[in-house]
Amino acid sequence: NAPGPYGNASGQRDAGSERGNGTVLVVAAALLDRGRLLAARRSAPADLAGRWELPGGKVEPGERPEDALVRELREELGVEAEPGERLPGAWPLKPGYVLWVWTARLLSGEPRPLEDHDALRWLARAELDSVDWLDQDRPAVAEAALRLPGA
Ligand code: DCM
Repeated sequence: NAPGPYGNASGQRDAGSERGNGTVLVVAAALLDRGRLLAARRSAPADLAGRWELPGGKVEPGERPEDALVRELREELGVEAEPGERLPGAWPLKPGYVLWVWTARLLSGEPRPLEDHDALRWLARAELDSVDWLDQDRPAVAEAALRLPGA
């Protein structure tokens, strides 16, 4: 995402991305390829750096959530991807932020950590516990696991 205020200095949420109901929508992808799920290690901010997440980011004003997802995957990973189904659930992040997650498949490109991340891993179902997921992403990862072989 663009120079992202992860909350500004006064700790307030990103008013510019508000949806009109006081909530900022964050979208993320359970990118599935060849029976594996992509995990991305955050490089910032300090309190999240080193933890693993499903790649994504904030929906911009007037932007469709699925378009935001495609944009974020292009910016952060350098790939073209297609959203599939939205995983059931809406997970609270920090106050004023909620996370929605879609499955997605690669159309072209090989993901690289271009922005916001410093490592990527493709995890099979049995490997999902081998990285330290952000707490708020864990329910979505569990949902995504049901879409991987071996479920
Ligand atoms: N976020 C999260 N889990 C994700 C993606 C994002 O908890 N899978 C959080 C991190 C930030 C906020 O959402 O607080 C906005 O994300 P970003 O900074 O990547 O735009």
